[in-house]
Amino acid sequence: VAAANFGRYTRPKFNLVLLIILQLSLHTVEGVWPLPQSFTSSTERYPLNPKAFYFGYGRQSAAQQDCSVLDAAFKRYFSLIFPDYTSDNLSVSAGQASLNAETVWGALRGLETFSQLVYQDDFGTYFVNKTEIDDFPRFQFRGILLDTSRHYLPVQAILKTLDAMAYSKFNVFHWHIVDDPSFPYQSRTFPDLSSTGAFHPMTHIYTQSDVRRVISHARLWGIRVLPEFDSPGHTQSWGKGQSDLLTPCYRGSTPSGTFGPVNPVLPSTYQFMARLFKEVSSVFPDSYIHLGGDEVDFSCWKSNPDVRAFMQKMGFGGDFTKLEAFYMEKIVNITSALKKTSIVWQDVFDYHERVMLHIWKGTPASYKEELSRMTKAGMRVLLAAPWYINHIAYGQDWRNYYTVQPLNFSGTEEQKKLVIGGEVCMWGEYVDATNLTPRLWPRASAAAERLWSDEKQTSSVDEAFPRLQDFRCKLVRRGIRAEPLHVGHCKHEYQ
Ligand code: CP6
Repeated sequence: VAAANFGRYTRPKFNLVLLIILQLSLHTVEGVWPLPQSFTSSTERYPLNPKAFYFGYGRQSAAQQDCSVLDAAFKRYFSLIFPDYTSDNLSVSAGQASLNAETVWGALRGLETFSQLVYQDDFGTYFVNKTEIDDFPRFQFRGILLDTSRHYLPVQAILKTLDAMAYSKFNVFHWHIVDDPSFPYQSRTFPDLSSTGAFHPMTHIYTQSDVRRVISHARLWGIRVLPEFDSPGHTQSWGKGQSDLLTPCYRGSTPSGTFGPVNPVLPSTYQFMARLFKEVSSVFPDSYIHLGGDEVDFSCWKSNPDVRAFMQKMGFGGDFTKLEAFYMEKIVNITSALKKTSIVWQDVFDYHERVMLHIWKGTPASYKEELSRMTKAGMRVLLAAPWYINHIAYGQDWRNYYTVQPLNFSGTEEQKKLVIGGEVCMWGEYVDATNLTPRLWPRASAAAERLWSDEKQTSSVDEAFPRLQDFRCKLVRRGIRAEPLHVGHCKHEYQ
């Protein structure tokens, strides 16, 4: 079964049909978040007996027992559906629900939907209403960025976030793993990067086995792991373990002792990057890789006589964006040779066709302009600008995330198809494992519905409000410390 790709002009790969004809209201499909694309439901309800309930493979199914992804999902969803199942339950069940999906990943989404349809009455009996759902995602890329450099996030916190991502049908974990403050990735090729660049060489690192755990856990939830090794800016921590990698800054004619972005003029820089990305592309199996390229401060490059001489030699004049583009081109060539598709932040907008751009800057008006301009140049784009969820404000800011219209920019139909999806960014300057979960959820879920569901059917924020409150209670019931949207209570409060 192929993973849904983010290819040009491809429609969402999976179409799933969830048919529930069980001896079986917000117990209806309105209780499913994000809202399915099309559905019919009724008030006819069927009791479910956990003792007699099991998941099985259809006769015609290409996936059969020992499909590791689905076997694991059946176990997980059994306990999510019957959270307090311990002993006898007298109701008897008959009948069946069927789930058809083109891929195992689609089947995972359908299981999530089914799990959200099941509810308990005041006596604890489980029910599901008669429902028919036909569902698929509006956008192929529905991501969350976590930043593990500003603060270290323990592996457990990452795994728990992956669980919660699947509950909102997110499918990409963008791992902004290293940055200026720390380099927690333990490289096989360059172990000094983390032994000197991490906050702590033993306790605040991601070992190879940690990374494998994250990737395999993500896979079981149908989530791709997109690693980011951001350069040439945001690399202060890299300099500790790799001498001569960063540009020495000058005060007048003498080195000041401080360092700037990666040094783009030395051949040794590219030899290092080729070896690092060779490792990274074998450790992270996804076909996409994020190369960063954002917020490069040119002042140090400007101060350095070797850099200035190189600019002269290359005919770049005084235009340091050309030097930055030269550097990024080299890095993109390295990762292309490794058969990876590169994603870069929008700052470097020069490699038509070859890279996917990640829009992060701007006001509502300006990101629309950027979408228009970049898709006009034929570039595929991901939208992050309206979903900077690390920002917090008093009140219901989820409404701003919900009302984003990703395709409401001026452009042709062909241009709109170049919007591959979007991403919620949780930058880590003020976030660690203590506040990650309540800051992410349920606010990220507002973006999730925008990325999954039909825009017309989900145009009302006021109608979304009780549904999102209900979904937030489901998260709490599943042990996710999702913050409240406004006044109210959950039947099962956080323990
Ligand atoms: N870190 C990195 C950051 C940001 C970016 N890159 C960032 C910039 C502005 C805001 C939030 C985050 N912290 N590496 C920009 C993509 Cl408002």
